[in-house]
Amino acid sequence: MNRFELPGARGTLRWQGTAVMGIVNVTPDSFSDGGRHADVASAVEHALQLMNDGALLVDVGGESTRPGSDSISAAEETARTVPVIRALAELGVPCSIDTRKPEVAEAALAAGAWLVNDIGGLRDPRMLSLCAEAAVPAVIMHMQGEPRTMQDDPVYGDVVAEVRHMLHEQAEAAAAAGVPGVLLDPGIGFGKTVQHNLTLLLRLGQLADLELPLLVGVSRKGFLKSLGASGEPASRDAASVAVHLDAARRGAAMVRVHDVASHVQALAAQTALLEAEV
Ligand code: HH2
Repeated sequence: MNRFELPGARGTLRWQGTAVMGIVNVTPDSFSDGGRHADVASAVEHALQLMNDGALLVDVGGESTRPGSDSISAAEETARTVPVIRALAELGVPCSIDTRKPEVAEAALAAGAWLVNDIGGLRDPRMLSLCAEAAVPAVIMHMQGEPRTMQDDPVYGDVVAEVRHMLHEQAEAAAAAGVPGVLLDPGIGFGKTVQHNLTLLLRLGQLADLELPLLVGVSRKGFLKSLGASGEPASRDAASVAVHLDAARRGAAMVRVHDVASHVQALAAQTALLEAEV
């Protein structure tokens, strides 16, 4: 089983196989669990539950990035996320800040975030220097366009080659700037058609060969409807598990999920099964 290490100023994240990142949305409007953890106490309680369920860390986000969503101000996003991050840091819970705004990332790092999850892929040079100066690792995610319009008409020549190229370039920029570690994420659903998402998932091995840990997140996304998971987002956990198990077999080092307990159990069962085979 592959071993991974993400060093950072707050501590080093270490795991083997496929780790689970638990999603904590502090938003009134997230597509998947909008409004359920919008106050600090319930967000912290939810995060502790996810850690108890076996998450390696939790990802705290204050802005919904579902297709068509409008951006909110940095001040509002900071006000939503920073108190939660501060409380988690005081409790020793490793957490990432899910943001593409440098102002929010800066405040979250000052409050004790371990990792920056940048759906903007560190393309903003201020994000690069913030992570380097704070000596924290980052998630580099691929996105074509902006959340408000990204699903209007995404076009690629070769989606795997283009995503691979962007992730590779940004990983090199991060290393050159002194960011201590990165996770690479193809950004399922971010400026991609169903076919683009499927192609990326089925050819994940071509991203895994960049030899940096890969993060995959399909949890409860609309894309799962094309795989038969119709119904409300919260009813798509079984399909999320199925796709994430496949991603794990193809080399994903981490999956970003809402239902941590089911994923931890399914990943452990898959590992035991694969080990029993040899
Ligand atoms: N997806 C969402 C948000 N952040 N970060 C990474 N690295 N990868 C992802 O695939 C990813 C992400 C989706 O955002 P949102 O619509 O706010 O919903 P939720 O946070 O419940 O997944």
